[in-house]
Amino acid sequence: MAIFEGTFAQTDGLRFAIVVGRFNDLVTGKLLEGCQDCLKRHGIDVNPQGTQTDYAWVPGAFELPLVARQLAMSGRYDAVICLGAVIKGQTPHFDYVSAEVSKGIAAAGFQTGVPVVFGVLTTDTMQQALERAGIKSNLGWEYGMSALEMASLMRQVKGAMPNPYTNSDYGNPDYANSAAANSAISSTGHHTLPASTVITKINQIPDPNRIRRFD
Ligand code: INI
Repeated sequence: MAIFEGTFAQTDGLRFAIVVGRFNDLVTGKLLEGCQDCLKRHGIDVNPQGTQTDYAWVPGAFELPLVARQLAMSGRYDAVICLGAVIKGQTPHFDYVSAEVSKGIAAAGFQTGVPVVFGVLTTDTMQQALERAGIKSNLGWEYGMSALEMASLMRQVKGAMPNPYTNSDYGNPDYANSAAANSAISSTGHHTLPASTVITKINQIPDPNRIRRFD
């Protein structure tokens, strides 16, 4: 049997999307800086013009899951990182936003099979948020670490399981029609579906080269 464990050393070719909420951007901007610092010091090119990191800005934390899910579905990223700050006010608004964003981010990961990091601070005060975004520590760094670890772990898990629904060739039409895909289908439990059905589904995945960049 095997032990699967993410590493932080082999980061060549990993690709990330970072989705950031503009609401409370004093805080989210600092989380972004911490996250970029982490990724950069682990060898990731965080330049938006480069090949390893794309960025998307959303109005607030509530919108993070939708965009994260869309990016994850592209098949282009090893992990998507969501950064937000939900801070309690005088009304129950906080509770609605924080409940939806946490559930939505979890769902985005489950639905796509791509790690989606929950980098959202939920605090009682702005002071508490700032303390976690650079004044004392910067949790943006931890969110970067989670993304690196999960990206590496998922590559290992997928690599060990020749399943056309989960391996890194997912969405590649050449792979979809290959003998390897056919044998993977018949060796992973998908043989209950006719192979042609599965191949058709794979071919419906959007071509990653046609995904719009968020530069
Ligand atoms: N968005 C946040 O990111 N943080 C908050 O603290 C917050 N509060 O408290 O209102 C917040 N609200 C906006 C929300 O995320 C949506 O952008 C908005 O409701 C439009 O859908």
